[in-house]
Amino acid sequence: MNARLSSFRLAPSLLALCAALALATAGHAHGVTAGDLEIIHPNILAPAPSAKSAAGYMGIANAGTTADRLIGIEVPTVARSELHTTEHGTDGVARMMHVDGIEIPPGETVLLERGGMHIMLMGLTGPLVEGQMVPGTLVFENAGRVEVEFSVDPSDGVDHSDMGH
Ligand SMILES: [Cu+2]
Repeated sequence: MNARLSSFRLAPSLLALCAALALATAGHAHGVTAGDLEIIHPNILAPAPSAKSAAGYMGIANAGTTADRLIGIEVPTVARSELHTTEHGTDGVARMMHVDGIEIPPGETVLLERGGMHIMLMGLTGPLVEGQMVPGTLVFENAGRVEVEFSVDPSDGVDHSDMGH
């Protein structure tokens, strides 16, 4: 768990993204550009067969001069999708919290990644199988609705629904 917490620091984050991009290049490189925003490798970790929820991640780069804000996520194949952040309590327990939006500052790349901000798919109605592409929509305050496809990436072996909310 401590190894995962360290992903909050910048350098490991960038390394993780680079690793993700390298993986993406080897497999299915994908991303979407919408105005000044670039959505980099949107992905969902393949959940355990019994899991009722799954976490998703991506990088969001803002090449513009004004901030934008991710305010919604829609995935038609699940009951409910939310934006979450992860807070690490003084007791060492990580808890996820629903957030209304995620700020994307100008000139920056915001990473939604393990142990940090993520999208949460709740009420899975069918299996999510590694290699599958899952269509969804990101809703931004300025850029509006951006259609993406989440690739289902290899599981990390954690049942995300076991984490406290
Ligand atoms: Cu969550």
